[in-house]
Amino acid sequence: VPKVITFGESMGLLMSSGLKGLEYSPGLEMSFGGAESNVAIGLARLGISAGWFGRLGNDPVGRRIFKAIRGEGVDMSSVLFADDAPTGLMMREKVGDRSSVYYYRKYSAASAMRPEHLNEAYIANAEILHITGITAALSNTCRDTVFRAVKLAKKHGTKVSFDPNLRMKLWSAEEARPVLLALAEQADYYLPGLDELRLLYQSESLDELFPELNKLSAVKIIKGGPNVTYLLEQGKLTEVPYFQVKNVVDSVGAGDGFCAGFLAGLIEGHSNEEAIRLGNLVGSKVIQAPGDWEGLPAREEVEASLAGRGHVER
Ligand code: KDG
Repeated sequence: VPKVITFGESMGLLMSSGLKGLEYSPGLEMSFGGAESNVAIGLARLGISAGWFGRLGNDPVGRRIFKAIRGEGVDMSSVLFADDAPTGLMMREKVGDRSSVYYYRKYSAASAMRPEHLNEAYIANAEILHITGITAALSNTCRDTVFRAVKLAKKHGTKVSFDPNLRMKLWSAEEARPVLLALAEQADYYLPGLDELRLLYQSESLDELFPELNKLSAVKIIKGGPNVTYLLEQGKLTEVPYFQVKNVVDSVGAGDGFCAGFLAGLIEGHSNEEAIRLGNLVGSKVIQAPGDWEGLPAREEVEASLAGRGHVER
């Protein structure tokens, strides 16, 4: 039984390479993305047993995603295949320093997920259920599924980790706010980004944000600070510095990498601060490679970096 489980939508990902962008690029690179499967892959690479589930279309893209995630060692025993809807797609381009994402996921197999699709025993037997706000944004039934999953986790003593992952192309801040704040209230670990908090709470200054966050019982981990991740726990604020990165290749997936490292640290029994350090390290690796999850480090790579050794294979 996997110790950490997560669920959501994973999609085929088409990326233009070079500077031509999607409009003129003759070839596209194909991979896949999905915040929650990125986290599951990150955990598996760190040697933590992880499970992902979701609804994929019974089509080549869905089967490709299934095999790839399973190939990373993630438990896929609760994945569902749908015959009535396709696997979603997304496209990405980077032109100059502008990165854009385009979604083709309305009416996808995942967007039709319903609470009855949940496997209660699977949630009950995990130590941590990781959810993101993306799933809640996909449709009304997906939102109900997320709330139901949280309820089941609470019923069985499974801890809930929640990354709001606000995606403005899926809903507006006004639509997202009540849903994400309701999930934050129920989480044991709340992992928002600083920019997301500013949108959710409509406030610019940290001094205004922290009293709001202190009202939540969750351990708060705030990603994307100025060179630090913040830990806010029982009113106490701790700053955990980033690992320096010389060359940022692709910043997408950094937050998911962070979550994977952090949750791995928790499962291994580290302090919250140590777990955040591991999260920072994993995030720093992801942004040094193109793709949403490809740069997630294996355990040995992490150990080498923590020991201050470069990782040289001969
Ligand atoms: O977190 C990175 C993601 O944005 C990505 O892999 C795809 O889940 C995704 C989304 O909805 O954007």
